[in-house]
Amino acid sequence: MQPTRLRALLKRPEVARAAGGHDGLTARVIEECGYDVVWASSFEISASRGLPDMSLLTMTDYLEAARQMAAATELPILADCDTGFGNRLNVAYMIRQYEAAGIAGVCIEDKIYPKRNSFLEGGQVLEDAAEFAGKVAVAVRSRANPDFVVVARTEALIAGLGMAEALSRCHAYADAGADAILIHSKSPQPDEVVDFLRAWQRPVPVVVVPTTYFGWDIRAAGEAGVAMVIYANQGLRSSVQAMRQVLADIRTTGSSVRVEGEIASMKEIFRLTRVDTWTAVGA
Ligand code: SPV
Ligand code: MG
Repeated sequence: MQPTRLRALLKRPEVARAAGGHDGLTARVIEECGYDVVWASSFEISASRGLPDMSLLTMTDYLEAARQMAAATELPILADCDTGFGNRLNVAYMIRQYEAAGIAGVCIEDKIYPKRNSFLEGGQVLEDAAEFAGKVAVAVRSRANPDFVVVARTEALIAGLGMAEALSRCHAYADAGADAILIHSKSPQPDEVVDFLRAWQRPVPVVVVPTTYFGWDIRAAGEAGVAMVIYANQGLRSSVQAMRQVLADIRTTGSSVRVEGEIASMKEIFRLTRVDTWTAVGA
C-alpha cells in the first residue's frame, strides 16, 4: 500500500513534498505539517546519534530508524540507503529487508562505499556507471511488490563531473529500471539542476534536494518539471537551533520562565506520542 502511494505521488502533476526525518517523533511532525513523504535521511539518522554521515552506521541501524518512522506515520517512507551498503548482493538483501519492514521505497546513490555526505569537501568518488546500473537492476529485480519504489541518485554534479556525465549516468539508471532519478547538486543556484531537467527527456520522474539552492521554491521546481522535492535536513537543523537557544536561555536566566511560552507543552508531546491510545489499552 505505501509503495503504491509513493509511486502515485511521483506520477501526479503536482510536485510531491518530502521532508527528512530520523525517528518516530520527527516522522509524525512531518506528517502533521502536511508533507507527502518522509525521507529517512542518512544525514539526520547519523547526526541524531552524534555521528557524521560517513557510512559509519550499518544497514541494520538505518533500517531500524526507517522502521520507527514507518510505525509512527501513515506517510510513505522513502529510505536513503546510501550506496546500497555494499555490492549487488548487499543491495538484493537490503531491498528484501526494507520491503519487509513496510518501507515504500529506497534511494541508492552512485558513490563508492564508504560514502561521505555530499556537502563534505573531498572524497566524492563515483562508482563505475555500469556497475551502479547493475545495482539498480538488481534492486528492481529483488522487490516482491512491483510498486516498491527504487530511486537512483547520481552524484556526478556533486563530484564535479559535469552535465554530460550526469545525464549519461541517469540514462543508464533509467534503462536499468529506476522508478525515479535523483539529481543532486551543491550549487547555490538551481542552474545546473534546471539544465539537467531541460535535457531530461525520459518519462522517469526527477527528484531534487534544494539544500544549497534553497531560493528555488516549489512552484519554480514544478515549472521546471520536478516530481518531488526533498527538504532533507531543515527539520534537524531547526531542532538543534531551537534546543540550543532554549537551553542556553534557561542556563543563563536560571529558570525556564522566559521560554515556556515558546516550547511545546508536555500536553503537546503527550498528544504527539498518542498517549490516549496507550491509556485506552488499560493497565
Ligand atoms: C541525506 O539527507 O542524507 C541526503 C541528502 O542524502 S544530502 O545530505 O544532501 O546528501
Ligand atoms: Mg544521505
